[in-house]
Amino acid sequence: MAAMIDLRSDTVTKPTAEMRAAIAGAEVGDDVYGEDPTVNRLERLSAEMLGKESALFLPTGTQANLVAVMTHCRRGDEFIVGRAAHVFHYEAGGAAALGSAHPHPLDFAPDGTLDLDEVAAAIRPTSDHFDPLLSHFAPTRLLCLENTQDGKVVPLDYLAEARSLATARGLAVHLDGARLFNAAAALGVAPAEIAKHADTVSFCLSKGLGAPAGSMLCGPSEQLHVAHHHRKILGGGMRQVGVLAAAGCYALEHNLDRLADDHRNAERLALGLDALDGFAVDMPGVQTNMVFLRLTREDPADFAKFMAERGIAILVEGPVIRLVTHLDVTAQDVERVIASAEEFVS
Ligand code: TLP
Repeated sequence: MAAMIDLRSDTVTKPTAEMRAAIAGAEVGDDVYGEDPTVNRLERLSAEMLGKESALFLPTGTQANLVAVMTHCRRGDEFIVGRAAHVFHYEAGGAAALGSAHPHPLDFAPDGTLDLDEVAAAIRPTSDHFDPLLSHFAPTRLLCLENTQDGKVVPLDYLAEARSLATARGLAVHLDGARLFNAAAALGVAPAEIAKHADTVSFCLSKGLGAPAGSMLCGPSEQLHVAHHHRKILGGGMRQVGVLAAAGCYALEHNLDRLADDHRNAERLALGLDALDGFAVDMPGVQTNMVFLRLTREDPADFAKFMAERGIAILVEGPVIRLVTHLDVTAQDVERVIASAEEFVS
């Protein structure tokens, strides 16, 4: 029986033997005392790669984003965010439930950007002098962007424009860069070229980079000291966590160049499926390691069942199917997926 092909997410990757060896050999200490040498190395490396002063290691991307929101917003402050953004849609309302911050969601344009006129109009009015009517509004403090957004690369000139709008209106910018390195690989730029357009940037080690857990929050030291306190509040202060940080260091040192393979595999998968009758792939959206598609005749749930019987796991959300390529998906696997899809429609 051929190995299972799991296309549900790039979160499903398993650590390789080499990564496991790095984990086993990790030097550790108590990170709550700041004494874990491997965590300290990972934080230095991450900050350096993103061109930021400091970085903080957190267990998940969800916690990294929540800590960022809590760092920029005080109780009752508002942040502008994409309606389909992970921070708004997939983080269990944590920013409101635990961060006391009020989200102001806007629709993403098809290219994964937020229309900047809409952003400008969404910023609540403020005044230098006392105006009793302004107490109606939650003060807007933060603009939250995502890159990649559903696999789409947000253009650098857009990020620059968004940053200048935010700065001019007194807002901070947080970038959920869970897949920042995919965006950097697709653009052919250093991650710092993307990160420079935001105050704080989070990225995940546990997605395309192949580590079993861990995310980083990068930004100015002053803000990261506040973030460190919020991580503690949320129970994210971990102890001899160098065992996980070692996987993160390994990922940053060995797994960046190969992201291009995932992107090539996603493109081949998209083209192969789009050529089949009954499949409508969002081709302009295929820019990194994600493929979104719909079936024009069949029920996606039937397709998922058919594929599962052939050892292929896919993600279905309503009418939309998401397929993600990663470290554990080979070019041969992609051909097997296309062949099974062809069998389904024939
Ligand atoms: N995304 C997961 C699911 O939660 C949807 C996935 O399979 O794609 N930001 C972005 C843009 C993400 O896609 C994710 C995870 C996160 C943050 C959160 O990361 P974790 O899972 O580490 O909390």
